[in-house]
Amino acid sequence: MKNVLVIGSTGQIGSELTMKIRREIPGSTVVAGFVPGAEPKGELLETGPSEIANVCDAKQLAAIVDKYQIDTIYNLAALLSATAEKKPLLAWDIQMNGLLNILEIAREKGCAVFTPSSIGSFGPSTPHVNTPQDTIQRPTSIYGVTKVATELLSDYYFHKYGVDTRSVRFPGLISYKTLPGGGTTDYAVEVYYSAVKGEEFVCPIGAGTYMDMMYMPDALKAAVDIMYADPSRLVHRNSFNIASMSFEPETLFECIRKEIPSLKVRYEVDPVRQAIADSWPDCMDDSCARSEWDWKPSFDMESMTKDMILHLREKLDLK
Ligand code: AKB
Repeated sequence: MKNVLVIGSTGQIGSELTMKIRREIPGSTVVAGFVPGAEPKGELLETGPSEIANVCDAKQLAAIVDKYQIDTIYNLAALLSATAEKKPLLAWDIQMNGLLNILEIAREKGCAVFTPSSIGSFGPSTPHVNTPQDTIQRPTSIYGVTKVATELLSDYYFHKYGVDTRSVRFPGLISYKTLPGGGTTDYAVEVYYSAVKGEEFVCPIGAGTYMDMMYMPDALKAAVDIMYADPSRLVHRNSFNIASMSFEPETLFECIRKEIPSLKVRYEVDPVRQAIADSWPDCMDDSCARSEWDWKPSFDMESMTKDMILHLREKLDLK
């Protein structure tokens, strides 16, 4: 990874991943790709080049790859699960037509490609507890349909054309820097904001609904480590289950109350998000990632909660 293009660089993952690679990989040039209306600001803008990179514009992407001699593309452009249900055609366009543009450019120009998959690639008929790496994937959301197709198309380009495609299935990602938007797991970020501000949190996901979650530093580490993994050890490519914690809303609220006892929560279950959550795994088995490229998370719910609260109080200037 020397010259990297991060598509979707101003999103929840992209904003932090771009900065991590710029900081930690010496000699790297990381181009922050964005779409008009989501321009990079602050350190993202100031610490390296940025370019308009719309996944649906193949010519524009190819020109960026040529201009910066890009060798690795992080394709993070996507509508999250609940938004995708509202705009399924747009989700298809970004997630499928966009992916095809990127894979074709990668094939022609020899780039490696990371396109994340998700717990959303599973469905109601998937075993929900210790979901295996290789199992039934019949998702019922359009987001899930595009994620399974992403996995298959990425593997196809690897086997047929030798494109170095690799990926992980992200759980719900929790971070204090950039908010997610339109996801089913967003509640697990939003509750921290309510807690530090002293506001009541209205939870759209019902008590007892388990989902895999992960703190952003672990997710970023996975996104980088998988691209550096020794290819001769990889039995799988698209995509690896990765896991660090699984909880239901009440368990998270109790954990936050150890730091902020006054947290108040009311449930107003959103049927769209709840149906999606019910179709997803409770917890994934990530033993293949552990054995094929030494995946190991650092944060559990307690350490994440302490870190989230500390940084959110700083960010929001709430001591
Ligand atoms: C979502 O909730 O849509 C995402 C995901 C788990 O892929 N956070």
